[in-house]
Amino acid sequence: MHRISLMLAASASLLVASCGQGDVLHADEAVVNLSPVEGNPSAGYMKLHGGRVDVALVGVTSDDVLRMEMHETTEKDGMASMNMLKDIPVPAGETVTLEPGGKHLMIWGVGAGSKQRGLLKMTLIFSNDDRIEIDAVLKNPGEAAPAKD
Ligand SMILES: [Cu+2]
Repeated sequence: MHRISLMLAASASLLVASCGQGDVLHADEAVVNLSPVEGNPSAGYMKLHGGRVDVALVGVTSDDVLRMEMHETTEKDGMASMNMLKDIPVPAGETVTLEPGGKHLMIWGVGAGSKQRGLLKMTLIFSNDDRIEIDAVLKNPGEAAPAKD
């Protein structure tokens, strides 16, 4: 009994500590796993942290890609498939994770300059017209990273 309450207290303080930017809409932990096959899309992941009001991510752009789409992987009868998303809701105060097997970005044609820098600059556009510029870390195939999209 005593041990359980100690554990709960520890995890509660972890939650508070990880919430550095309080109730400001922001994104972090952005990575792009570059496709091992030339011409195939790369997959982008990140965490979206909601602000004071409910918003939705309605678009993602970058000067240095051919095309970028928001997708969701779903599994039905053991078959995984991807749907294009028009938006990704980010409720106030909640964290939405773009991750392998779930919501993700599909990115075609990442430019050589970004690959050299190891970073892809992208702009997240939200339904309340907030624009957030982030640098996603580019990971080459085989580097330690989420394995599939
Ligand atoms: Cu996809």
